Amino acid sequence: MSKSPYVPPKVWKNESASGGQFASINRPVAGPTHDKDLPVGKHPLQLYSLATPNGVKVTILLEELLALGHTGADYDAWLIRIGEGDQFGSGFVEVNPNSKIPALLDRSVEPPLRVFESGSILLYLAEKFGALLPKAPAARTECLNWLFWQMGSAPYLGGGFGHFYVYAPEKFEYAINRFTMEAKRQLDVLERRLADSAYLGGDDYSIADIAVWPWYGQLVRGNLYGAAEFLAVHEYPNLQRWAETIAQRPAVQRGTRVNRTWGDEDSQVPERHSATDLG
Ligand SMILES: N[C@@H](CCC(=O)N[C@@H](CS)C(=O)NCC(=O)O)C(=O)O
Repeated sequence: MSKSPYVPPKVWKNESASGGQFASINRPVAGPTHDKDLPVGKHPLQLYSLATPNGVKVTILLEELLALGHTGADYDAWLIRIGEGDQFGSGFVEVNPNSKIPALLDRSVEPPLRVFESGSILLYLAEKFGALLPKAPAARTECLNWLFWQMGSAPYLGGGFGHFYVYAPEKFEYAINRFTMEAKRQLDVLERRLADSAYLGGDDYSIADIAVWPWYGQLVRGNLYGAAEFLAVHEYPNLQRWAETIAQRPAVQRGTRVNRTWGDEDSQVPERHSATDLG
């Protein structure tokens, strides 16, 4: 293994940051960079997002809620182009001081309520509509176990494995090995759970599946980081079975298209303001 000549300085300086795909939006401070109000549409729920794995969790849930007949879940989905710094506009920062998508504003309550962090948004909506979250204490707890597992685990998959395998300006063997080890361990955690259980929370599809699928389900289906072969995803047959079952759901197929600005033209619905936008 090669030894890096880099020795950290006494105090880190911003100028020493080394680039990489997201260098233009990375900064060491929080807060807005410019004044910009957010647009507001006619529906009770205003979503400000992008169809990344974190973003589609919310559009999938909203589409599932609408499919269940919860008309109060109708929503406007506005595009936040994170590559262009929209998340640092003053209006967005008011809804999410962490400057990350997804962010939700519920205007059906007075005063309007901001909800940020995808896990908080999923839990808020599931509780608001009484859907996709078991009510019995044991089943509810198991569902929340997996929901919070995703929040703690995916940063190692995205910020760790995905960053160094795909986005970093160089291929660093140490970093790729470290995060591949962890990514495969996480895949095995899911494989073992799904060998015993149809869904993560138990017998029923829930917000736990909606949180985990866009990351780990899409990874084993070959739709994330182009890493299916590298990670030998055939070693996780129960995870693959679960991932395919969820991929067949019409609400999942709709939700993954909302706020998407890349891929096949048919898969792109940059903004959603009505069911007809999804065809
Ligand atoms: N823990 C957050 C993560 C959100 C997140 O990392 N969002 C990314 C896109 S997937 C983002 O907005 N990045 C923009 C930035 O970092 O400036 C959640 O689950 O909502």
